[in-house]
Amino acid sequence: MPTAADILAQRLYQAGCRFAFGIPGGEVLALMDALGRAGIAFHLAKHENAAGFMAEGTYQVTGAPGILLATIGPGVANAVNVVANAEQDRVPLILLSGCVDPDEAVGYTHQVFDHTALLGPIAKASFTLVDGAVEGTADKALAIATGDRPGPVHIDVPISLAAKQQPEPRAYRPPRRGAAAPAASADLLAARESLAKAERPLIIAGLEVLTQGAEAAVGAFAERHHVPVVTTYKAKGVIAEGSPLALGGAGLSPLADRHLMPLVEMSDLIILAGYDPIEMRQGWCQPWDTAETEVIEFTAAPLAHGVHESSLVFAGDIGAGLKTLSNDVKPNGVWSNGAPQAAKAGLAEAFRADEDWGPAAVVDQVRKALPETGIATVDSGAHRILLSQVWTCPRPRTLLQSTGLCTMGCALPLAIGAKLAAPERPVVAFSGDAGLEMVLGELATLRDLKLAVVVVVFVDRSLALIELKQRKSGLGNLGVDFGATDFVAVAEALGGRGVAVSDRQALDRAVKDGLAAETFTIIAAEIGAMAYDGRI
Ligand SMILES: Cc1ncc(C[n+]2csc(CCOP(=O)(O)OP(=O)(O)O)c2C)c(N)n1
Repeated sequence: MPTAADILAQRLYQAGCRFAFGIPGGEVLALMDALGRAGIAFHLAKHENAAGFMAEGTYQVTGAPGILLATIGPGVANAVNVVANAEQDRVPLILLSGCVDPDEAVGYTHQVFDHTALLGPIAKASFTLVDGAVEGTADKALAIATGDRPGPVHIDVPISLAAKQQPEPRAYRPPRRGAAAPAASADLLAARESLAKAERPLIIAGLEVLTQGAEAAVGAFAERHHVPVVTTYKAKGVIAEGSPLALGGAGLSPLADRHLMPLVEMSDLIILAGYDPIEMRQGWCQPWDTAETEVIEFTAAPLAHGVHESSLVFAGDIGAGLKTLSNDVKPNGVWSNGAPQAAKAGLAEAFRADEDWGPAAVVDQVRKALPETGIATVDSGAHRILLSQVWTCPRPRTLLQSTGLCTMGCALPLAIGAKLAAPERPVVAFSGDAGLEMVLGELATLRDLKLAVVVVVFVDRSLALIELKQRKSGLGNLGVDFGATDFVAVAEALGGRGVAVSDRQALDRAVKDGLAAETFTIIAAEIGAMAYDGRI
């Protein structure tokens, strides 16, 4: 007969999970063992937070939920940041942890605190596994984690229950979701009329397009009706960024907003496609007035965020919704003033990448060296804002980053998970020097997993994004600068390759060598101080 841990692990396997990451403690040994028996490979990380991002990396590549295994107490406490990230970045993350048995908890205190209370505000749900109801809990956890707005779900597994035999479970049969297009209605007819009449329509596409797999529908709609598309950073590549209709990613750059906001203001019809404003900063709060602009929203489920208003909301299948809206509507001649093309040209000029050397040259040169099948990840900081404007995505899910929580220390572990799940694809992680120093230990994880990930670090010995804000606010320089790290020596000490570069040719060679190497490579790109001034 299977144990409770076996049933849980088998359920996760049946849901497509093949990877788990974490750090075991005595309280999760039976669970870790069961994961292996079920066909889910466990990988040891150096910190639970990074392990959670490795799990996300596998999700972004495979579509199956990520699994993080953490032990009681400190293990769960270390996972808090990545659970918050999974909530804000809409990542289906299953956090499995060990806990003492309820009867033991009455008279035992070592490492014991209420995991559920800690995770309550950030997890979508938190369960304690119950004897006799294991598969029911697993099925619920999976349904919640992968539901309309994916997110983290926590399952606490009491130590003795993990190893306790259970009756054979029911078969795992999650329901298939039928495509729910908007029904024929007066609202739909009104929306079609708005589209037919629109002279300056604009699509803003967000991450729900990815979670629903509606990229092709967005592209087809935009092409048919000649509608320009702005995406969030997460949705970059929903339409190939080489297309004349693609206006790139938005959300964190006031400089980019200077070119995009006039278009938003000029639009007479804004179509929101899976647009979740959790990725956007203040510039995108109340950016339109629905008394003046028609805003038609297609969303998985209605959002109550208060960040902007919509005139009409269709909740359900975003792709089917766009197709239904398009039906019988003849494409118009739109944007006769050429404003979208002017905005695209303005953005290209604002984020020029033809400098001899500097942060934009680094991004440009690596983009040229990385094949289109490649995956890039990027950390949080000034480098990420510049990169997200300069980097072009030929397809979605090829630039992974934390855009809801915007946490530092995500790029390296995201790259580890992505490379593990897709070893045939080249993977490059970009990070600021402070962000990389937060997760240096995971280079040892890269070494142990023998993954040829290339890590490009922008070396300026500064928390550049914060230093810039501090200086602009007229505050004195404090707590933002730090000493020089020899990243080449660090790479070599941890079993990888290290190269320091300060020109395009050396960078090009280092990326190509790194992608062909047997182990990881750190490329330390010296960009000098204050390299982002006036550029993000
Ligand atoms: C975990 C975490 N701590 C602090 C911050 C605030 N923060 C945002 S960007 C940044 C600076 C990052 O510096 P670095 O990694 O060197 O990148 P740069 O800004 O220099 O490109 C900081 C401290 C954060 N986003 N996440």
